[in-house]
Amino acid sequence: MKYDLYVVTDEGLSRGKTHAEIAREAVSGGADVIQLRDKTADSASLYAAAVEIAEICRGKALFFVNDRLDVALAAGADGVHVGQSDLPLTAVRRIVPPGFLVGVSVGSVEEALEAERDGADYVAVSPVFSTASKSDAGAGHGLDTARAVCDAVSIPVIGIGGLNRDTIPDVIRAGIDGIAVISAVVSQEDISASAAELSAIIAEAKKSI
Ligand code: TZP
Ligand code: MG
Repeated sequence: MKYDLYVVTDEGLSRGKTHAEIAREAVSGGADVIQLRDKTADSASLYAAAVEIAEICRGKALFFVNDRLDVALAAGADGVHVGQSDLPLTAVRRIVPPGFLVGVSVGSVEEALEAERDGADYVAVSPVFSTASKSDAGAGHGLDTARAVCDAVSIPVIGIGGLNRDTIPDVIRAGIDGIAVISAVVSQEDISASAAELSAIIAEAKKSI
C-alpha cells in the first residue's frame, strides 16, 4: 500500500473546485491517496461525490472517506479515516468487511499504539504543524512526536498539518511514510502540477533516508 502523497479534498479551500474535480486533478498529478472530507455536506451529496471519486481512483489511487463509514461502505471506497472522537476503531472493525482499510488520527505515541493494537491500517499524526486549514486542529505536535510515533509502531505513519514543499523533507527524515495535504495541493492554481511537484519532492526525500 503506497501512501506517499495523500490529498484531502476541501471545497472551501479549492478556488471553487468540487471534490471530484480536486480528486481528478490530484490523481492525474500522481496522488497515491484521496480522502473525501466534508463536514457540512448532506448525506446525499456526500454519497454522490464519493461514488464519483471511487470511480476516479479505481486502479490509480486509494480512496478514503473521512469519518462517514456509511458513505465509505455504500460508495465502495477502500477505507475510512476516523479521528479520536469519531466512531471507535474497534466498532468500525465490527462493521466492515475484511480488507477494508481504516486510518486513525493520533496525537501521541499512546494513541498510535492503541490504534495499532486495535487493527488500524495506518495512523496519521495530526497535526504535525499548526495549520489554518482546520479550525480546531490545535497546536502542532512537532517533529519529535512524529519521530516517536514512527519509532513506536510498525504500520505506516502519515503526517498532516502544515506540510508543503518546504516542510516535507524534514518530516520524511523523521520517518513519516506518507504526506497528507490540503492547501499545498488543493488551494493551488494547478492541482495536478502541485501534486506532481510534491510527489517528486517526497520521492527525492525518501532516497536520502
Ligand atoms: N487534519 C489535521 S490538520 C488538517 C486536517 C484535515 C488540515 C491540513 O491542511 P493543510 O493545509 O495541509 O495544513
Ligand atoms: Mg473525524
